[in-house]
Amino acid sequence: MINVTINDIKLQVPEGTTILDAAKMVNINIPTLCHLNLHDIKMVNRTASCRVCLVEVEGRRNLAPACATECFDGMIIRTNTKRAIRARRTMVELLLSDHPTDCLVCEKNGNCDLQRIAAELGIRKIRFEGEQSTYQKDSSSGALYRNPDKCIMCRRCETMCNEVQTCSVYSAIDRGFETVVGPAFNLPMLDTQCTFCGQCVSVCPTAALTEVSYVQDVWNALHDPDKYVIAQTAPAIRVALGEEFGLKPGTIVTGKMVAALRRLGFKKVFDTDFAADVTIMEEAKEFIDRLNGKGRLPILTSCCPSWVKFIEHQFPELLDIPSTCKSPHMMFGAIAKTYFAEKFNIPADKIVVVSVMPCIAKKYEIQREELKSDGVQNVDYVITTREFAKMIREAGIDFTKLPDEDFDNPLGESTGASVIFGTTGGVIEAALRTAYEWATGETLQDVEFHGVRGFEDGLKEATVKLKDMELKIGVAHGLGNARRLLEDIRDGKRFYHAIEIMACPGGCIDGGGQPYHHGNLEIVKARMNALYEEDRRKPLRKSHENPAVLKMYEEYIGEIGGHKAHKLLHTHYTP
Ligand code: HC0
Ligand code: SF4
Repeated sequence: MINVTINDIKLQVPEGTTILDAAKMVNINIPTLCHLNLHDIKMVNRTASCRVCLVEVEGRRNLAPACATECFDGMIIRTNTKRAIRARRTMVELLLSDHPTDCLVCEKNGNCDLQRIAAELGIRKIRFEGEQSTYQKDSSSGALYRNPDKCIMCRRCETMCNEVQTCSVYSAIDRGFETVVGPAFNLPMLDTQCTFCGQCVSVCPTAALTEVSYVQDVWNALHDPDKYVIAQTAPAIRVALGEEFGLKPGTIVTGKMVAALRRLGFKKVFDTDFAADVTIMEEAKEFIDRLNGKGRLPILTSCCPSWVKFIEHQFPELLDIPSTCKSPHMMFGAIAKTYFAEKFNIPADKIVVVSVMPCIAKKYEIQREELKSDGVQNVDYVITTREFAKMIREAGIDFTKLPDEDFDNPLGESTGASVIFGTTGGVIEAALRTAYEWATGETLQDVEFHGVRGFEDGLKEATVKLKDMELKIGVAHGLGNARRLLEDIRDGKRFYHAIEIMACPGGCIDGGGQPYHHGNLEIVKARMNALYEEDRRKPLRKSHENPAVLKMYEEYIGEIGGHKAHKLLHTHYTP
């Protein structure tokens, strides 16, 4: 331990501690725009590029960037001298001199770190007006929106994409005043290896990276008397949406979420969880078939569209191992426009399916050719949790005062197994609950598989006893972890019977469309705990016990894994 003094407060810190971290220990917040330490997922952006965290160190002539300067024994630091504050303000003023000033209409208005810090520093005018760099905007993917005019070169997106997700989409391009962070040759994002996981969006401090918004399209559909607009909500929405309205992270708002969708004008409010139960029916069947020699092992869960795009780009030689199941929300779309339409006598071409998702990649997924039926999208629009919250505010709905309402039936009924899809380890746990009972013919007494749970380990392994067989299960979250796992499988270094991969660290609870957590991963953990809580509260906790799902098979689909099931619920992959 070494002794330091910050603003006359004496403290001891471990060697190697930065001034920024030491200051935090004594509740002194030094502002920074580029620094980000997401310790749990091993992401540290320490580029020291914004220089907003400048402080004075006694005995040194130059101001020091607190994020990149390690403490030494006897160090005396002052964070709030006239010189430090003036320098900090000048750095922000310089950033503002090359930044659009359209805050009032900016997507990130109220959520932008640059805006917040400029306000905190009391900046009231743009002191250095002059030329501004402008670039091509990009919404080629229909999922991720890039507005490089708003890039402040903090490089957080680059670190996230390159080091955590290992997709290496971004680097600094061009030179001098024109320098900006973007894909090589400034290609449209659709032509890069981007998976649209949206993790770069989650860490962008400004609106340089956001989602492509479909809010207006959804309003238009809702106001069109010829349309029958229905909503489905992903498992992870109900444990995060409350944050947008000031509720504590981890508050379960399922009933209010349903009520809000009804008040927005959706004719039916359904649950993606219903389709997650259907996914388990199909996937568990496929798993057991493969265990019996029909197909290759391991089987990989296929519900994360970002992860699907990743394996298509990065491991084309492994494309016979993902399950052929569509993702639950795509299954839902197919079911809504066939089974639901026929059962309730609604013309399929009038039905507009809106998915409320924690995910940006789902916006890309719905456009994939192999997921269309006769050229028609199964899901029409995807809006993120954030976009949904905007619609609620726009409609003047006081969210926290809403009553709790139930989903509509039949596509609103779900089990605890489907709820946990939204967290890392949840899909495989749900599949195990069903596969175990189908394979052994025995009732599973304890449905909780704790070996596949948890946030901290990016790669998890568990062994599950299935009669006389030891099933080896692998779970990866975050694409860098997925890459390590797949490389080992490809090279024959590891063997598993079944694997779950989710592109976002933590799974959908930390999807790229969730409320911004500004680097506080405790929020993500609270969402995870809430999903497990919701699972415990459910009277039914195994997908194959969902009565509405069983009825649909009986009335419409027929055999699990049969011809109709394949037509509606399965897909293929494209290298
Ligand atoms: Fe997920 Fe899903 S669990 S991907 O993480 O499988 O987005 O929440 O909706 O489709 O169900 C996201 C979340 C979903 C799907 C489900 C899966
Ligand atoms: Fe990289 Fe994901 Fe961002 Fe694409 S969306 S650039 S893969 S972090």
